[in-house]
Amino acid sequence: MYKKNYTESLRNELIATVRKVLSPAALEYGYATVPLEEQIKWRPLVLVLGNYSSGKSSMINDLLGASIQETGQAPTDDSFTIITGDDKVTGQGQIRCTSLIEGQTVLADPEFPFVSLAKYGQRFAAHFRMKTVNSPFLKDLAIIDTPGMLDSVAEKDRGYDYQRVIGELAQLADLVLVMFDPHKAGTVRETYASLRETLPANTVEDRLVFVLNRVDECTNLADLLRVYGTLCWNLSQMTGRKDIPKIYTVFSDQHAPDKKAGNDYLSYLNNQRDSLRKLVADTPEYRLDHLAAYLENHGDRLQLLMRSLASYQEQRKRILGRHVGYGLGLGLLVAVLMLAGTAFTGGFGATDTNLMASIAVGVVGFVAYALLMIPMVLQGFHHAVLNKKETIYRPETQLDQDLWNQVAKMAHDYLLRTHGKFSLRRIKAQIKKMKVECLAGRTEVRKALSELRRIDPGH
Ligand SMILES: Nc1nc2c(ncn2[C@@H]2O[C@H](COP(=O)(O)OP(=O)(O)O)[C@@H](O)[C@H]2O)c(=O)[nH]1
Ligand SMILES: [Mg+2]
Repeated sequence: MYKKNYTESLRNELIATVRKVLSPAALEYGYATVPLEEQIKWRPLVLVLGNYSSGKSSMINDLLGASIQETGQAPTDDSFTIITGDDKVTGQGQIRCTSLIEGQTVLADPEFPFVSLAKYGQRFAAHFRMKTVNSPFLKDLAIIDTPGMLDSVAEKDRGYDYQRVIGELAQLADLVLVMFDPHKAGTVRETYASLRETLPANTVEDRLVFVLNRVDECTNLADLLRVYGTLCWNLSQMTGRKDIPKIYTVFSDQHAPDKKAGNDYLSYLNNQRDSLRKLVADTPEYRLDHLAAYLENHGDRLQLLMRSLASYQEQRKRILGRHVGYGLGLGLLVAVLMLAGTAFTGGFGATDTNLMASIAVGVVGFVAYALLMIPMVLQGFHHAVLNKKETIYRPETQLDQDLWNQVAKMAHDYLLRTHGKFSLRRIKAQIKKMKVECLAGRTEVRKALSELRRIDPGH
């Protein structure tokens, strides 16, 4: 209980830090359109992906201990369903669905973190819904059941961008289960690619978990090993990694091993089913790691965005300074030439007047340069930046380059919107403050997380 309360208060603290430290700048500089904490303030989320009929819905039903989701061999359910606990009636009576909320309503309600998905349109909204269930398993958790992946021809007929929706949901999720079954061991290459693109690089590996389901359907142990081997090979092709990620090898409770004569190896796999269940139940704990990573990743990206804007302003200032110098030089040159000219043509008598006149011409020369030339040069620089002929940020490492790829367009849009007119001093002060606060937040969270791991799980 103590651990649970500690987890919850730490979560609230992290959300408050994001709200205070990141959101104001994120909104100001076009990094986000809604406050960043909107996406993380709801409960922990588990996203279940996989081929159709890989047993996603059956597994969710098993976890909840009731038949909440429809299941079947054909692609039965082509909707995204958020399944979450109904706090008012948790554990009361038989486990059942206590309400069904339409997609339109869920997508419009800022209490939930799905508002940004409304942009995928009506067709998507019609395939999106929420179910509340009185299961204690979902007290501080939500599971997202997804329509199965089909082959790429059929993907186009969905009427919304399935891969992008998956990418966005994965960003919200604390755990992403990718399910396979023995018949289709490894055809999610496209989805994996889109997950890699959308998830911050350092979170892909810890957040994605592979599950080989329905293993009771293998005819014998040799068959299971063959299927397992095929999946490993496919996964390493997909991930481009030499090491094999952990794969949970499981089957559904409802398809008891005793029905499958000869599959006695199944009893050895019970423990994997239990650890998968524990993994899902422990999601609120990874939520903290996720939030800490969220603070770090967005903090880094946002600071880079702001640094690049500051660098734009510094370059602009340098160009301005240089051209003021040129203007002064020009004015001086004109004045000296004029003075020398008048002296040469014999106007030695009225030296003061000549001097005054030369200075006046010099000033006019400078003012003309400043008014005509400098705005043109600055405009030229602005356009060169917008057309990517000049860069405002040079990444030094690959990590830097990856971060920059994510924010370059935002910097571009901000410059386009403001015409480059914003205060350098202000943005520098904001960066400095954010750096200090992010670092303090990070250190505190890491300390709290290691503290949390020391607390006896029984408490
Ligand atoms: N033999 C066996 N069948 C399963 C298992 N899990 C699910 N199924 C069956 O596979 C079919 C597809 O399951 P479903 O949960 O609807 O898959 P989804 O499309 O991924 O949601 C259903 O007929 C289930 O009864 C399992 O572990 N073993
Ligand atoms: Mg299903």
